[in-house]
Amino acid sequence: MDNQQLPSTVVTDHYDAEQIQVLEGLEAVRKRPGMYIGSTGERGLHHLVYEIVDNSIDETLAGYCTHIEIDILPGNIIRVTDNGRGIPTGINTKYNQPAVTMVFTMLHAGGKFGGSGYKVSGGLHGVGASVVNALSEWLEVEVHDGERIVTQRFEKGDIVTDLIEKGPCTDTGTIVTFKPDPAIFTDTTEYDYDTLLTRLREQAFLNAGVRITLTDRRDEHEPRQDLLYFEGGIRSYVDFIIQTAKRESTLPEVVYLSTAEGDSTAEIAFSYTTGYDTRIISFANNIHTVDGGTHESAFKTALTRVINAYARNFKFLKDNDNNLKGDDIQEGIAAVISVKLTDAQFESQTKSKLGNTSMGTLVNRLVGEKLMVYLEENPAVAKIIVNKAIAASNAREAAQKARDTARKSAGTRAKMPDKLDDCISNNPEETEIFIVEGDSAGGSAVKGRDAKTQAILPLWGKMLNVEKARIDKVYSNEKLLPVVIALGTGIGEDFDISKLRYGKVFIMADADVDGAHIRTLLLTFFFRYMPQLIEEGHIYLAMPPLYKIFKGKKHLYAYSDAERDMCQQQLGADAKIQRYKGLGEMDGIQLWETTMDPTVRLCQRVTLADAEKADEVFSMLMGDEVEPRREFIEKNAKYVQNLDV
Ligand code: TTJ
Repeated sequence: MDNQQLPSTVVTDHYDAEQIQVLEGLEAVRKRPGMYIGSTGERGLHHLVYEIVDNSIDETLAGYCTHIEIDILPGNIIRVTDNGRGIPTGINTKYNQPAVTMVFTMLHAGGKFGGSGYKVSGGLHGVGASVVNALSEWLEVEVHDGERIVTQRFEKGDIVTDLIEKGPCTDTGTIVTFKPDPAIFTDTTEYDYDTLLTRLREQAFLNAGVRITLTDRRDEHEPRQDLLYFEGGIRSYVDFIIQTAKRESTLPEVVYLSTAEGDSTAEIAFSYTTGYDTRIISFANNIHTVDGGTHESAFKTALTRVINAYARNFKFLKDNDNNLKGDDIQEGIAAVISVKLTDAQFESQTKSKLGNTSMGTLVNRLVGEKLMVYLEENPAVAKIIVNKAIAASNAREAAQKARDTARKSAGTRAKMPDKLDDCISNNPEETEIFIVEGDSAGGSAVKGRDAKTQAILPLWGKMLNVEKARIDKVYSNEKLLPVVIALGTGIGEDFDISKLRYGKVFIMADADVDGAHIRTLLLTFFFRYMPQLIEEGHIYLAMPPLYKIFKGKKHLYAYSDAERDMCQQQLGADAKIQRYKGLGEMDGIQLWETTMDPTVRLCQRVTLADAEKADEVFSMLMGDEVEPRREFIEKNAKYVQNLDV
């Protein structure tokens, strides 16, 4: 593991009152606030806080500030307190004013725009404390410089008191308190705690070790507080992303890589999950580059290159295997990329795409050199990453084949599968299809059904040995194609719900482990390739009974052990109990009256959450190694069955 810490940002020794540059007056800001903070809506209102906090973060990066407190006070007044060196209070000889006064009254005043002082800072978005001051009904700054406390007050950007000395002190730091001007923020001046929390948490991740405290004091009786402190920095961020996505990491540790060159730094942390989504977020100078840019693209290409090189080198890929695609390698990844540089260039309409080519080069080199070394030193991690990518690649190729076949068959006006016993009606408002496990159960279902509205499709005469079935085999032609053709909608990009031939799709399988497998498999398939079917509530699980309890001519069906006991009480202790081992044991009439008759049957409509869970189980089941899978199946047989309880 690469434990190298980022060097703290270098600060030159000459950042003082003399270095402040002046570019423009403040009237412009109140005239056209949108130009400076994007909007005067909720976003702009919150932006004011970030503008002020950014200054304290800069002081943290410089290595002089360890704690930043943000308080929301009654009346939606914001107070930001840090324990940095304090804004300089000395007189700038050129302007004959205290530097701190200039920071709040002159647009773009501050070291960061002068090109010295802080080498790396918020940059583009850091329009500065003066903008916040201009847009505040009032603002007060208090500086502790280790000897004395000084304060100054402003209203709508104008000075209303000179810098006043309030007394002695021994600590250092800066306190800024402001009330956003309701004349500017006409929509709302109400701060949203969670919005601030999310953004401040992000900053705490990006600046490992800084302590940020957010406190809501608007309700004096019930303050709410969060301490945001992450020793692991962006490593912790990756863990957080995985946790909030309710996923599990498949790697034993988060991979962390970092490098520095001149004034620039780059760090990357990533891990993998059992999921199929890709979560890559990137930052430049602590600004979220929503549209990515050079750093993010370089990460993706370099990752693809390195993983392929490793997979070839260590024979995960045979000579005639295709290279793994970027998408396959990114499936299930959670990654955070953070670069810091002087004069960051932002592109795109929203100015949230990094343009500096130097960052592409730096990230490319970082991944190219250090990731390869890391993989060679951590073969167990490498194996998990490569195998996941290979599984993704196989699934993608198989799905493509299935799609091609489905498309071809759609072109020839859908010849229905031989095994389908269709219903008479072709009105999806009333039609139902039962996808039944096994031929014998299929036979009973055909006998028992209402032929007008109910179609039967038996699958897999004898269920394929699921333990050996690979995802690619399952998706390939003859296995699931009959389902696709019978439903009529096509899959993936071709999916068209208006072509659905049955309004209700029932999965009818035994209440045993094999049945659970088939449910899991079909749900996974629907989830991945026809999610709309689930979203719109077309998929159901049929629920056959577990027991028949009978005495003389009376019989009852029970769907659980508790129900069985109740039935037995009802019929008397000498009632006989038959346990159904499979659907095949029921004849047509029994199947109709227990499972298919719309007026009495039990069934469960499948939700997206059910399907997602099935999808997770499935990927575990479809892993490479047989032994853990068998273990899992044995241990979880009950759980898998419970999917439909
Ligand atoms: C700059 O270098 C000399 C010593 O002071 C450094 C400085 O300006 N530090 C600083 C500024 N720490 N915190 C701030 C700051 C804090 C808040 C809350 C608001 C503003 C505008 C600046």
